[in-house]
Amino acid sequence: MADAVLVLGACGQIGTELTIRLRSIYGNANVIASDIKEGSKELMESGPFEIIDATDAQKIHEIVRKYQVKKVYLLAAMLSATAEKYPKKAWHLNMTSLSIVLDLAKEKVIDQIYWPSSIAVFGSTSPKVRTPQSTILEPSTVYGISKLSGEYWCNYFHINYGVDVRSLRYPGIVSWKTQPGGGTTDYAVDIYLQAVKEGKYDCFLSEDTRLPMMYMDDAIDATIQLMEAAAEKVKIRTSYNLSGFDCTPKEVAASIKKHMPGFQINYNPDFRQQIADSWPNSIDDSFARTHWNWNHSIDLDEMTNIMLTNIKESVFQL
Ligand code: AKB
Repeated sequence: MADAVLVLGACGQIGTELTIRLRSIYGNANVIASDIKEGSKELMESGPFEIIDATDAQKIHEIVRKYQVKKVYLLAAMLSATAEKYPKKAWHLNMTSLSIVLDLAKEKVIDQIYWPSSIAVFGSTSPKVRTPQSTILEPSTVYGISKLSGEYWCNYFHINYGVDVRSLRYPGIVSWKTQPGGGTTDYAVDIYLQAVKEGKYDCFLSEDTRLPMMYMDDAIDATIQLMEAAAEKVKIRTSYNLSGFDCTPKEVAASIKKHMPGFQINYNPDFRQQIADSWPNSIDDSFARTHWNWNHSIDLDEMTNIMLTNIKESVFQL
């Protein structure tokens, strides 16, 4: 039997698809999904599920013992836009959950941790174009501060206690199966849903706001590739820069118009504009590419094709 894997935050946008993929690799019974609420039918029916609040150390310990968990993927987090509304709550969730799993690995109860960081670790003083791995890191959001602090906790536990913790700085992730919640890059998902449902979209970022993005399948591939890489190849133990492509809302709209010429878009920037303006336009992820052979495979137009096809199918099934 393979070592059991626990996914904390399995019902969110990334957690849902990551759990399904992990189950296809390690066997359904070996991947325990968990969240504070139940998730999609596919997730709930394909393997074990436990209700866990990711800040509850006792419950996490109990489930880790129950299933003899050896790897934890910690996806539970409050994202940038919601975190600005509830800074203390965001700090509590994002940092306490990480501290619990780092301690489990320090005590050798578990062997490996995956924890996502984000492009939010960068701030307006970082270089905007092809932002390098190592540069000025002065985040202005509480989410960014929590991710930057978390990166250095991971590095500290790796250096001082030999903890095998691995991390990626995700760009905006686009997918159609599960909605993202509370992020600044979420427009890049909403735009496709609204295009299919309404034929128009009211965008909360300005038309020329360029941000790094990635289609979900690439994000899942990168995550699993990093976790499966030989330890000596994983030379960065804060978090790796990771990139697919970069685009503006206007470019996403133009890509949609190739399929739906009548699609209309309006721009009404809100408080999320300021967050987006503090983030990179594009990311230099050459360390991920050279250290463990990362290569993205899906670009904007291909993603548009996948998104529109799948959303249309699911809308027609309703
Ligand atoms: C967000 O917008 O908050 C996230 C992220 C870039 O980490 N999608």
